[in-house]
Amino acid sequence: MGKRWGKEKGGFMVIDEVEDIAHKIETMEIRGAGKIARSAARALKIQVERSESSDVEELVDELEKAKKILMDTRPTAVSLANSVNFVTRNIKILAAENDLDGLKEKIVARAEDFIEKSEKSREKLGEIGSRRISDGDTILTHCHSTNALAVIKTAYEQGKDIQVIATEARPRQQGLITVEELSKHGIPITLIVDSAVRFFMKEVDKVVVGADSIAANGAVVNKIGTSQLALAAHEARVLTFVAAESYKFHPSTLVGELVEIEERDPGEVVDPERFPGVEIRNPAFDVTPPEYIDLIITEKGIIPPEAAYGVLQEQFEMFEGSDIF
Ligand code: RUB
Repeated sequence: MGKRWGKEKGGFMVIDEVEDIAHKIETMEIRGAGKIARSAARALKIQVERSESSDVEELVDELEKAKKILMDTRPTAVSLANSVNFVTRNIKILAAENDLDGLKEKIVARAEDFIEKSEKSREKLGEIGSRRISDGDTILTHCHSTNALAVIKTAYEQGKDIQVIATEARPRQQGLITVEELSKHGIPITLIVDSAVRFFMKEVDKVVVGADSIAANGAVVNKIGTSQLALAAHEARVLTFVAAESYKFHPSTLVGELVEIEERDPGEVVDPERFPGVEIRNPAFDVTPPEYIDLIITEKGIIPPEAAYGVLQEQFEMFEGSDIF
């Protein structure tokens, strides 16, 4: 990724490492909604710490540009937007009230605060969610979600005798990361292809997945295929749990906006040159309606999907002064 702004072009400097983090998010070297959010906060911190700006206005401009580069990487995980909006909220007011060092200090503190709270939230929701896992459960999970795995690992560490079935998650096969991580942890795990979900559902006690975005009506946006899992689970009367920190709730769905679903390069599915003239589609996420979700596990507690609106309302303060509303 080439540098998009430079002093030599009369613009402001976005630090190379920030561009590098954005590139890694775009190419999925950094992936998973939580990790993306923490990396974006870390990028803004780096931008401020290494900035050569000579005044407050210049720093604000740099931050706006760094923010745009980060936000343009992947559209679906609202954790990314929530992270950068949290760090840069009320920036103009902050800039008017502080000198350059004061502003830098405040932005760095916010970024560190976000990262720390994000890590703690995962631990906390792992603990809360683990209480819903019973001894002897077989759990089906999809893709690789650090939050779903926090629930599973915590339950296992409590001595519960559990087993996991993990889907492959075509086309990028993040399911293999799940398999690697859980087997290192000593948790019995079976790998299946995505299309085998309904075949195995009779062996499953609970479905546990993560989320990239949760809408105000409780619909959950997560890795493509999640809605199939939830539908098959619903049919078989198997419970579906979603494990997600409260910053995965999507503020603009409160005002009726839809979550943008990322469509990635068809080359991830198959070499398009093999099928000239054939359209190949590669949506990376899908929407599971609230009717197919039994519980959402957050760091603040467990809620039914219908209570998503309330979680978002509580967040107003967090995003006040950001450009969401
Ligand atoms: C990852 C994915 C994960 C959520 C939640 O998609 O859909 O289930 O991001 O992850 P991708 P976490 O691999 O395309 O980023 O619980 O770790 O935040």
